[in-house]
Amino acid sequence: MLGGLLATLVVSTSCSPGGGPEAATANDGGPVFTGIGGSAGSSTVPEAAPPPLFGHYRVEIVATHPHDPAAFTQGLEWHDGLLLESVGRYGTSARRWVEANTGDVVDTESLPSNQFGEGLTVVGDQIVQLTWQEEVAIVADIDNLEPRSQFRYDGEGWGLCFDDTHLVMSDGSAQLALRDPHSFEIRSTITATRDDSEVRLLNELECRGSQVLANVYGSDEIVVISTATGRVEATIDAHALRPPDLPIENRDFALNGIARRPDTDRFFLTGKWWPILYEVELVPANTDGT
Ligand SMILES: [Ca+2]
Repeated sequence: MLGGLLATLVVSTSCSPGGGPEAATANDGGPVFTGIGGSAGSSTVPEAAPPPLFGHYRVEIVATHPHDPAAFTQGLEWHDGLLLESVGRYGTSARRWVEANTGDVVDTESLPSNQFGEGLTVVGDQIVQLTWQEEVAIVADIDNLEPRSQFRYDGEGWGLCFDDTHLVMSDGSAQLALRDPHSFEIRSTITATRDDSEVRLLNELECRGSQVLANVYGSDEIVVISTATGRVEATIDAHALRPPDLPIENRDFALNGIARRPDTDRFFLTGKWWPILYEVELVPANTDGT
């Protein structure tokens, strides 16, 4: 699944002038967004920016942990020693705190049965969780997971991460929207391309310094995109992680879930209905994954 590294990028710095998802707006159907309290990203001391990733990488497993095989994982993030996980599908969607080593669910909050949970991330003392086609981003309390307010947006929600400046959001296309963390308004959009071709199906995201890691839906490839220039600057071959006995051709069992531990620069990776959570290190590799 690894391709070349040459990439080009289309960058739009305008604020959604008639194209792409619109900025958050009030909506007759639900509460009006009341804003995220506190100072975004101020709850922890910002880490020094990690060096960017360039080239090809493979994953080296350093530990395996149990993962709820009933969790249709749609988003994953590490925060203060716990994993924050978004579970999808109608009727089972939730956001939850999970103890990584045991897989124990420390706390969970269900979504309404008509909402399908997608990517999520921590912003200050709150959580922002996307929904797939409901065009609502839930703003929840980081301590008890309860919903506090919401943003509205147009289009689908897939992946989300916060780079201490912008919320980075995917919608299944090759575009990433960089949104204001307080208003959810689109500040710019980038279109990732590689070898003059768009890299579509960007799904679950993980912000890492000046780059964002993205699952490519239906594959075992993770692309590493510069959020400043948009270029795909590195690729990660994660095919070695697929647990045995899962249907390879069934996209419902896709790799989906990237959470980085800033203290070790290791990653937790899992997938939809996977019984295993992998803790991995990235190792430079050849283009054939060796
Ligand atoms: Ca993530």
